[in-house]
Amino acid sequence: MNQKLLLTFLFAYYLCRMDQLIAKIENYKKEIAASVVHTSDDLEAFRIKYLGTKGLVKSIMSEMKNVPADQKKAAGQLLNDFKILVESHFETLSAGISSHSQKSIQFIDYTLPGDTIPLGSRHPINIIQNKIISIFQRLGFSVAEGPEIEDDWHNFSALNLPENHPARDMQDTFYISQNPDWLLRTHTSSVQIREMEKGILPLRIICPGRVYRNETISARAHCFFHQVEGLYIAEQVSFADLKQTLYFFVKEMFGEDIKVRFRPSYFPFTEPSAEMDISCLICEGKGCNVCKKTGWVEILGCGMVHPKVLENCGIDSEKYTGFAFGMGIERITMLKYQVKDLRLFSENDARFLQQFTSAL
Ligand code: 2NL
Repeated sequence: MNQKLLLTFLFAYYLCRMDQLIAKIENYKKEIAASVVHTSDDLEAFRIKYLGTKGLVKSIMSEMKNVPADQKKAAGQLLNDFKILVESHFETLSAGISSHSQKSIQFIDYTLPGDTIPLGSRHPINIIQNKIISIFQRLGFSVAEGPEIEDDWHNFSALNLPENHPARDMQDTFYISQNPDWLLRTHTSSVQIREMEKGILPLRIICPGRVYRNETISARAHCFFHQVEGLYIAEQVSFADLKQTLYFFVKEMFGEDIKVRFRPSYFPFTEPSAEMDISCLICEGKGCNVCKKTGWVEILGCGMVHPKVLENCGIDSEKYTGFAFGMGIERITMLKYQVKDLRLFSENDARFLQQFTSAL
């Protein structure tokens, strides 16, 4: 073998050693990048394996002696970079352990304040609805619920709104396309009809819930909103009972100083009918935009249940009388919290929703 050939072989051999070293380091890098530590014990195992006195970094460093003199500089650089990489990875893992692992007791600073857990808040409509419910519960009313998809009878006909009755035009209704008899309830009166049909008297209920109307959405109108309706049926229930019940409600809801007035009105399901106004909370009766400069705001409709409605539900209208009332929860919530746009209640903007507390 001539000298030239020998040199070529030797060179190839040295190159091969360098390649092996590079490949080895690349493999270790992958292994290190993939290593996960959960506890301080895991971290210590990592340190011993890679950085300990008999660790991998030390052992790979010892391979320097096999590298030919002319390659030593490059190999030295390579090994040194690798060592720095392992050390820095160790630092990263150790930082992760000290802030997250419950088991790495020696890394926890017990004087640090705890993580705050973000809490949700009640929806303002829900807060006011609960308050209305609890006031009437103190007067002996219990809560009744019913379906949001109703039939024509429970939503209209039983309430003295027979087909083609002009009063039906008062409410724009969403009908279910598969069946013209089905609709989305336009008020929770339908729940009260269902309760009266059960025939258990006397009856003293409030019916909170979502209702639907085919309205163009604006600051003052929405296609769905919430209502509480109330119904009291017994022997000798009078309009005076209705007034006293509602007086109690508004004083509990808005405070002792609130002023109240009743105005005659018309609903097909009550006779006589009235609407109740309260003195404007915003301007205290002086006159503002909310009360349209009148000093009064309407909050509910009410009346004595029409005898036809009682009879429709199988109740003897000679023996029993009753009162009923209905109010929009959004309206009361807007007055209580001074919310100017109805759309805010259904947009679910956390910046709006987080402002409300149940302590009102
Ligand atoms: C309003 C008016 C009202 C009723 C609802 C009612 C229910 C039955 C029988 C008779 Cl089952 N009446 N409910 C009565 C008068 C008025 O609501 O303006 N609501 C927002």
